[in-house]
Amino acid sequence: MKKHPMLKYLKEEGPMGDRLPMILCPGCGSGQVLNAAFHAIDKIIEEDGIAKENFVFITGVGCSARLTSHYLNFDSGWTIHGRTLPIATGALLANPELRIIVITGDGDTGAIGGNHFIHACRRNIDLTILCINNGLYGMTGGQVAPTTGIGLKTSTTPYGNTEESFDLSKMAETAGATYVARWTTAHPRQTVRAIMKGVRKKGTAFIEIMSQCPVHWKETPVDMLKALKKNSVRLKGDEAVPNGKIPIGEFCNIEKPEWIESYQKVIDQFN
Ligand SMILES: Cc1ncc(C[n+]2csc(CCOP(=O)(O)OP(=O)(O)O)c2C)c(N)n1
Ligand code: SF4
Ligand SMILES: [Mg+2]
Repeated sequence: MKKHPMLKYLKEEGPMGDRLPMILCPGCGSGQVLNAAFHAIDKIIEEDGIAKENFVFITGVGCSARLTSHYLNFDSGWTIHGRTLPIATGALLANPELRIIVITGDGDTGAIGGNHFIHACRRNIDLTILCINNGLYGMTGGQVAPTTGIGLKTSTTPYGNTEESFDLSKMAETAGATYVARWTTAHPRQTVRAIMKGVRKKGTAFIEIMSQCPVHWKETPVDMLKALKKNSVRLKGDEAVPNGKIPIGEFCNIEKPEWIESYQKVIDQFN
């Protein structure tokens, strides 16, 4: 049987023996995001001649964060909930040649790690952040997150969420990231292209991928994917977001000094 071309990027053995099946529930969107990341890296290795050894994955804690040292045939760090970005920054300071891919969840980024998130974007640190936004805390039982839509029922909001939610992409752009895009798991090709652009961007690239958690949203993966496709919209100019729709596309792609390079210039004055 022909092997999946991306299997080369998975370890021969995972925590439960054979690398597949992964620990993720069947139909979870996180596996699709990992597949997109592998395709993007594969192309960059081929087209830009960057060695595989230069790619490092850093994750925090959450379902999304399981996409790391357990399975990946890359150097990687499975770190602390919410602290992915400081740890990724430390790794990059130690070796600025690295291409660091951070895989994080909406809770990891927008709740416990919110402050690290805005300051990484403000500093414009050369990281590619893939934020898997399933609209809740998947790993711990489907609790409400800062990204949960208003009125939605979760395990901790059985009568409907009463809080306004964060727009993580808007936050990244406002805080200073140089590449920001949002796609969904129903947009695999666009996601691959966005990840490639993010990795090639010298600065903070934030790519938000709206994803399905069929277990806690209690829907089938197929219905959730159809809904992601149907409910996402590409806006033109200042067009208002139609009610209930998710804006998708590339929101920001600019050039400005990257912090580790700027910091190195200060150090170089004394060498
Ligand atoms: C310091 C700390 N606080 C809380 C937790 C419990 N915890 C683990 S994962 C998680 C939420 C994960 O949600 P998200 O980042 O959206 O990832 P998902 O599981 O949805 O992919 C929480 C609160 C923890 N592990 N560490
Ligand atoms: S609980 Fe949800 S987010 Fe977590 S692995 Fe299962 S489907 Fe994916
Ligand atoms: Mg989540």
